[in-house]
Amino acid sequence: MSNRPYIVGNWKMHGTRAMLAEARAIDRAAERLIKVEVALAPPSTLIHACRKEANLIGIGAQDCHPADGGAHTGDISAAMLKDAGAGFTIVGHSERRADHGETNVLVKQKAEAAIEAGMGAIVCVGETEEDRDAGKAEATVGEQLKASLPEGEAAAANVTVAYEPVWAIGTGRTPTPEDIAIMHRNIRAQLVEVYGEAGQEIRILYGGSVKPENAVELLSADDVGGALVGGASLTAESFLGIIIAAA
Ligand code: G2H
Repeated sequence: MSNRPYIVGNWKMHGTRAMLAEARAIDRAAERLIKVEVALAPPSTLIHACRKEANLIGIGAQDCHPADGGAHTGDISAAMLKDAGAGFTIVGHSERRADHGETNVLVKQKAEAAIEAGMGAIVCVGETEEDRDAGKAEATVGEQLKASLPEGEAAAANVTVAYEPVWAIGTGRTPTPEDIAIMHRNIRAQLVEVYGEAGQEIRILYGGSVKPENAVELLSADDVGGALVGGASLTAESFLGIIIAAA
């Protein structure tokens, strides 16, 4: 596993070409931040332009269709995203699971399609508040992971896991570093069960209300390999605050 923290900005459904200036500014600063691996996942409409504007950071997508191509109006295949300049894609974000009814099975197919197309896949998992209150947080994440992780020869080398408790997303609330450490320990054990020793090398990111002010604390939790950042990745200033905290 790379020792460098991996900080990924998820722009979600934000951004027109006016936001390319933010990508450019992040890229320029990332040049000086060799201790951190930085990437952005802009909306699909900006992938190509971001790739051209930003040479140093990774550029990825937020989702992909599991099929190579075909009659799927409005969808985009992994190969198309790669062709546009994406080096990875997020799959199974809780907003897609909620807004589009995405199942673990579909998330797994998407992750496998991304890897087959030559990209990395960031598989998102996380419990709801009800799950946590019912003492089922670990069981829920375990089930999601079991059914969403990609299979295949190239899977372990190209998958990243993002633990994003649903109740912490965009709410300003975060788990304690101890809670994160417990979850990441379980995720790690499961990765080793599925992929063997290669599972030790897979990065596990934390996501959910990461900001410059809490990044040091959240990233210091055991076995946190980086962060998936939503709202605070929308301006270069706040995203760089997190990157600097990770360095
Ligand atoms: C969780 C995260 C980014 P935010 O969705 O994936 O968003 O940082 O806004 O909570």
